[in-house]
Amino acid sequence: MHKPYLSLGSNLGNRIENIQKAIELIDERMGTVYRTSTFIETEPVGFQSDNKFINAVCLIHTHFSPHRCLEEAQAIEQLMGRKNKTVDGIYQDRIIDIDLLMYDDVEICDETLILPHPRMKERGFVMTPLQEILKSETDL
Ligand code: PH2
Ligand code: MG
Ligand code: MG
Repeated sequence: MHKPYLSLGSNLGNRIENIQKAIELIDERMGTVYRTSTFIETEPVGFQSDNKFINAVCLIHTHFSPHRCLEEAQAIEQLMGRKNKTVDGIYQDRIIDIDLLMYDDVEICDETLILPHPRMKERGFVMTPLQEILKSETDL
């Protein structure tokens, strides 16, 4: 059993429902969602938009490999109607974004996947909900 952490973000449509739907689909298609953080509202980081985000992090239990988790996360994004990822290297508003943050103690760096996620430590919208789950895991 492996224990990846996933980051979820939405800044279009019913953002809370989008995150909840993504969590349901993750639970159906990837493994068991074992912990879900509080949902937080955050300002867009790294691009200009009037649309604030809802962000959350979840911890799942899965038998999937890191690359299989990535493929499944991308399949869920497509299923939920996610359009373009970046345009000319600029982030875009999105219905849903699902990013793989960490996967056990695995370190990977290839064309499709870098683990742990290279930008997570500088992102409050990732670290705040992530630390909430990490804390709940060590408080036991
Ligand atoms: N995701 C990004 C870029 N900027 N800003 C916030 N607040 N939340 C995000 O999820 C987010 C972002 C790239 O995926
Ligand atoms: Mg992202
Ligand atoms: Mg992404």
